[in-house]
Amino acid sequence: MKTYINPEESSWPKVLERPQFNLQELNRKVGDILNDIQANGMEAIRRYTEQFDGVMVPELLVSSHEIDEAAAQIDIRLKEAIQQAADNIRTFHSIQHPEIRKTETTPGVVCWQKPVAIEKVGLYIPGGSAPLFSTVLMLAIPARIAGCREIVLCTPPDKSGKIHPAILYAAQLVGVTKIFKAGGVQAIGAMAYGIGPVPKVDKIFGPGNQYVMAAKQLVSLSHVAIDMPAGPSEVAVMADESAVPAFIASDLLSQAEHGPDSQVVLVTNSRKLVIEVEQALEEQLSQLSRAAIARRALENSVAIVLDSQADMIRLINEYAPEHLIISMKNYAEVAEKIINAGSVFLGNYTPESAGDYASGTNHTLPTHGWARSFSGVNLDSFMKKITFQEISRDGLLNLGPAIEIMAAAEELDAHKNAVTLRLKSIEDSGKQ
Ligand code: HSO
Ligand code: ZN
Repeated sequence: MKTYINPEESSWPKVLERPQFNLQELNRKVGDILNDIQANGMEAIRRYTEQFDGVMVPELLVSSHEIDEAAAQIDIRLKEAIQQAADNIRTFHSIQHPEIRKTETTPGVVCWQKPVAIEKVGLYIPGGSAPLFSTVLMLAIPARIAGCREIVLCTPPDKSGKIHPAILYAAQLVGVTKIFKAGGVQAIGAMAYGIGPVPKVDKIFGPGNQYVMAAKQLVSLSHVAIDMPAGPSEVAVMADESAVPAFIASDLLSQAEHGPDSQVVLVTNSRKLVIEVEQALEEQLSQLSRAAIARRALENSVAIVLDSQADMIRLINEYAPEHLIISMKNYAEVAEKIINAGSVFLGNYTPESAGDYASGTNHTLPTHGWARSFSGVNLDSFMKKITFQEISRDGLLNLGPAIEIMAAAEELDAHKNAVTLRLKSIEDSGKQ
């Protein structure tokens, strides 16, 4: 990790720079594949699956037999752990149900908002070296609680045409309605356009590599909503001398092992801590199966020493990390001042892994600075809200004149008439 000591505030954007992709080139490549899928349907999906996943899949839909077979392969202890995580995720997301509150904005004018589930949602689960079955829980559980009617899941098959059994097990446990063997841009295209057995969905969720992300953004221009823009995963740790260096190193490495483009940031007021964390990183790296990936991620990562706590807070708010761990004596006070972050972990005993798997909060979070304006996935992400209003005769008498004046000022006569005609009929009926 590159270390900066009290960098000038004007240099913070440079110090905190995230890895960039060549978006133009990426969008062109991915756009070509999407056009091909739209034009050639299943034939293109099969062709790209063969090209990118190295396998011919005769049937995209996973059969109930394959799901049963997967469940039989999962160790009982893993099943229990998944159950505990699923229960916590369900508990945390269930309390997010919004209350319907009617309000009388003007006497006789009643307005309210009703949350309604998005009917069909598509979940993308990446394959590759780490089968993220925990993401199945994070997306399908709130989708079920919201009441989505169709919950489609796409995930790439391995070279033998199979899906990791834990992904299948988690999917059936939490009520995914259909699982398809499709990965990458193919999967996003299939769910956006509705291709072969894959239904067209209304909103696509889930992480993925840069191609998947680009595909989600492109289809969201015209076909389907998406959860949020996203980039590689990241964590920032704020620490003082009360932090435990080995714990911090383990947190930094748990993010770094996700991928070579992951980014980790340590912000501290203690120079001594930086040295101790560096030592702990080396010790722990030698034990990790994904050390090579983590080492590459650490090359993009920084340690920043800032003597002032106020500066530490300002720098973190400028960076807007996906995950923020606060290992400081006064963590509660510091946490109050955080205004840009996806998910915050407080104190020495709250590792990011807790939120990644099992505490109950969602791990699908805004990366790449999007935490400035986006929330992580939550129950709301699976719903839209419809507003209703009901105006009585008296209500229209009270509100109508304001509408007429505003419509006239915008020179929209028909808008004005819609009120004037009604007010007139009320007046006429009063005369009889
Ligand atoms: N840290 C990842 C989520 C994850 N970690 C899944 C382990 N499995 C992005 O928030
Ligand atoms: Zn993780």
